[in-house]
Amino acid sequence: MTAPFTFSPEVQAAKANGQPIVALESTIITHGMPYPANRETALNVEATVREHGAVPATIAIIDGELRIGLDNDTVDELAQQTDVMKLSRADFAFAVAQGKHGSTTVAATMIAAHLAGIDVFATGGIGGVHQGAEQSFDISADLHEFAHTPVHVVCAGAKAILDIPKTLEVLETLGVPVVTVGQENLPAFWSQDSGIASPLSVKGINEVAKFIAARQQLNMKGGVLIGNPVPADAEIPKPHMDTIIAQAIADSEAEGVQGKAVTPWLLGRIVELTDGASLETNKALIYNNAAVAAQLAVALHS
Ligand code: PSU
Ligand code: MN
Repeated sequence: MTAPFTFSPEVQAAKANGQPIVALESTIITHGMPYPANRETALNVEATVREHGAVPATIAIIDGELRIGLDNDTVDELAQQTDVMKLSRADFAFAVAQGKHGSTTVAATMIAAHLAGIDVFATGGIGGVHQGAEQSFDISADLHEFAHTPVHVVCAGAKAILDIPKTLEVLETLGVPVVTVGQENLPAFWSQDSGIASPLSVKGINEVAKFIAARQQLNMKGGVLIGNPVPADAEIPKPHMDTIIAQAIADSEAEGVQGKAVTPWLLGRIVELTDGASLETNKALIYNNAAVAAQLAVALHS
């Protein structure tokens, strides 16, 4: 049986040599940032992973083919195309069956990484429970994926457009560990401090590696969510961000934005409302997550 995916030459070589690998998602490229910041960020994230001793594997579906590792031309193509499907668990296989281009969200990237034998993944912020979910029922499939799929994800917290306490409640119900590195409180994506205690916290990445090893010994399923605060010099303090987010959510409601479109629409609106400042913070936090994920991959695999 042939594998249901294709490695890039770089990832193939890393596999053959037993090097640590970090998976990267592609929804940030297609639905998370405008062009050309998306292209620049995707390539810089890969470079950051390499600088920290691991090999990057950006994941996407190209003409129905699941690719583990992308060449720069393909990154550029995804960055400019406007009709790429945003894939989660529900529609991942549909894009394969129909021969489409699809970008992978956190949930879909975890599925693909696990298929390919990669267990560390860096992103910006995971999806979660949206504000007003008691009406809309909008809860990201990312949360359920952690319960099933043993891929460990470094992020800067749940995106602050979400309802963070409700997101933590769902993760707890699903048995998903949330561990923050270097502080007691959960980060809030653009801001270092959400003001909400992280369920677990550790001083450094070696403790995360030990925690993952203990989970494996105890035969526990699923992934660990690792919170890594945005660097201080790049953050937008929470009081300011809260005002911006409230405005963006009000605007999205006025526009009637729903479903899969909500997260990309809010991210885009927040870039406008902050005159581009949120985009700079978004880039900085992703690079920071890529560096920590590479360190984790090294700690787990050497
Ligand atoms: N992190 C970012 N930008 C993004 C996303 C994460 O910095 O665009 C994407 C991820 O792919 C995440 C998705 O899985 O947003 C969540 O979408 P939804 O809320 O529709 O599940
Ligand atoms: Mn949703």
